[in-house]
Parts: sequence; structure tokens; C-alpha cells
Amino acid sequence: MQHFGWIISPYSAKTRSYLRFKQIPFTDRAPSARQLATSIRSAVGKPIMPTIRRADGSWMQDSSEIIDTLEAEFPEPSLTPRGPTQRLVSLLIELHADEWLPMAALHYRWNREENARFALNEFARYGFPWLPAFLGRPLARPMAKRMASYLPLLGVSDATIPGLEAFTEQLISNLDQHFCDHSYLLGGRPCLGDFALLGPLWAHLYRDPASRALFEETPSVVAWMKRLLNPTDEWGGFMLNDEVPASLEPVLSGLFKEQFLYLQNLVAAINRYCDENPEATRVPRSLGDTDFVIGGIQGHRKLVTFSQWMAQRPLGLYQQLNKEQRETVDRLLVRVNGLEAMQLEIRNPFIRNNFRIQLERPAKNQSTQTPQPGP
Ligand SMILES: N[C@@H](CCC(=O)N[C@@H](CS)C(=O)NCC(=O)O)C(=O)O
Repeated sequence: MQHFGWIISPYSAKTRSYLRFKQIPFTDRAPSARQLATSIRSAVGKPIMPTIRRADGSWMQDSSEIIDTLEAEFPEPSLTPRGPTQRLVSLLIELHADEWLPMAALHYRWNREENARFALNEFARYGFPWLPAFLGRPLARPMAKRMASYLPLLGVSDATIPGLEAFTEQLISNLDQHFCDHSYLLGGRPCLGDFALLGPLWAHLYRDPASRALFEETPSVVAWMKRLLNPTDEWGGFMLNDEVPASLEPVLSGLFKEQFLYLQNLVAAINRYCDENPEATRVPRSLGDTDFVIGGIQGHRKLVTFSQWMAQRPLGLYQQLNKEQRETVDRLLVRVNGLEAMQLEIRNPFIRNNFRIQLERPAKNQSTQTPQPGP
């Protein structure tokens, strides 16, 4: 199979490091701008990375879906812990890495001049590999501008930058404490959450020259990134007895305190939209603005509906637990102030179909509609 993604792309770092760890044979390709706009766009509907093209010509898109599909085909060594608490933590950290960290990662990339210059050069190098840099750069500029234009939409502003930076520094420092004692998030083997976190931390913050200093005093995080990037056959197991190291609790508490606040607003906006549009089979990519908090600072940002699909992964798992499993999981949730957050009800679930998000059922058929009296 062929994996299409640039080194500078965080979601591609997630899938590439996964494929390497699993020793799944693949060819790594950096798609040119032309390939993104033609073959990739026509195969998956948008110029996006990562994508995978299989030997039979079929395509996969979206890092979570790619990894889920390949996990079913290449089950060993499994990335999914047996214990429900560990499974939930892995999905929560994936949600955090994929849907919350981009705010910080994009800030450091596009608001630090040296990083923005570096990223533009990288875009030119991969997007227009047949051109010398001085000709590739002007062609890559619109792409770079589009990425930078996401900043205000994602709530990156003068007001929130101190919060974003405090959040990032705190996260890296919390992870350093954790990786002092543990090879990976959940013990001696990486889980999905490890690969997801590597994306923004390595492909943005560590690789971009002007943000690498964030890791100067966190050697254990750097060693963890190197382990994920250079996998060997020597991996162990997840921690015994469904244990989640206490050193991850600050990361989880932060996630529940700030990201879930945003997710609650997002889910409420999706529900409102579906109530007002009962015939809808899809929801728009964005549904207006909301207040949010990062690193303790309040800002304003767009509600990006895709994140509900990602939130459904941990929330769906939690819903399916039996009573005994839930009791075990709840012990951790109480410690990280996440018990209430995990009760978030998804009334209008999304599914992905043909690489697009759609409502699982048309809005008017959702289960919480008042039941009609029977005949
Ligand atoms: N949820 C997707 C996100 C992929 C994504 O946003 N990729 C970025 C590069 S890291 C991209 O191609 N963006 C193109 C764009 O936004 O126009 C995944 O997990 O694969």
C-alpha cells in the first residue's frame, strides 16, 4: 500500500508511525500539489493527507479510520488494551491530540516567523518537488495562507495566546513527568493515543525550529518521540489490571476541564441545528461561534462539527460498558473530574460514508423525539 503524507503533517505522522510500529509494508509518498488536487481529491473528495491507496486501487482517508481498519486486518501486536479504563484513556487522548492540540500547534507554526518560513519551504519542497525553492515558494504561499487563516477561526488571538502557550507548556511538562517512568502512555506498548499525540508534538512543535525549545527541559518526552519514530521489535505490554498511571491524571483533568466544555457547546449546537432542520442528512462543517477556555483564558472560536465524530469514539465506548466495567472506569473519572462530562449524550450521531460525515439517521428520526402514540 502507498501512504501519502508530508513529514510536516501531524495526522500523517500519526499514521506513518503506526504503520512502522506494526511493520505493515508500505511505501511512503509525499504527494505533490498536483496529486493532491487531482488524484487524491477525486478519490476521497478533498485534497487532504494522510491518505492510503491500496494495491487494489481502493483508498482510505482519515487517520482514525485508517488505523481502525488496519488494526482489524493486522491485529498483532494490538494497540487496543483489554481493560476498559485503558481503552477509554487511549481514545480520549486521541480526541485531545486530534481535535484540541491543533489550536496550539497552528499557533506556534504560523505566528512564529521562523516557523512560518520553515513551513512554507517545506510546503514548496513537497508540493512542487520539481521546482527550485525560489520558484516553489510563491506557488506554495496560497496553501500556507490557508493554514494561517485557520488561526482566528480556531480561536488563536492576542487574547488567547498566553493561554495556548501555558496549556502547551503544561502539557509537555506533564507528559515529561509521565515518560520519566513509563515508555508509553499506558506502559510498555504504545496505544492509539501515543501515535495521535506524536502528530502535533513531533510534526509541528518539535520539528519546527522555533518551537523546539519547548522540549529543552523535557528529555523524557523527546525519548518517547524517538521510541515511536524508530520502533524496534522490543515492545512489552500494557500495564496490568487496567491500571492508568497517576501521572496521566493531570492531562485527563485538563482535557475534561477545557476541551469537554467546548464539546458540550458543540453538541448542543448540532442538536439545535437538527431540531431546526428535521430533514437534514448532514450538518454544515461549522455552526457559528462559541466561547471556550484554554490554559485558563477565555476566547472565542468556531464550532467545528467534525469534532463530534471524534468525541463519539470515547463516548460510545463508555456507553457500551457493562455495570462492572463502568464502576472501574468511573473510579478514574471521579479522580480527573470527568464523570459528568462523560454523560454527554449524542442525540444526533454522525457516521462517515464515502469519506464524508453525515447524520446516522435523518434529524427527524432521532431517538429523543417525543415518541408518537401507538395505534
Ligand atoms: N481528521 C483528519 C484530518 C486530516 C487533516 O486535517 N490533514 C491536514 C494536513 S495535517 C490537511 O490535509 N489539511 C488540508 C486542508 O485543511 O485543506 C485525519 O485524522 O486524517
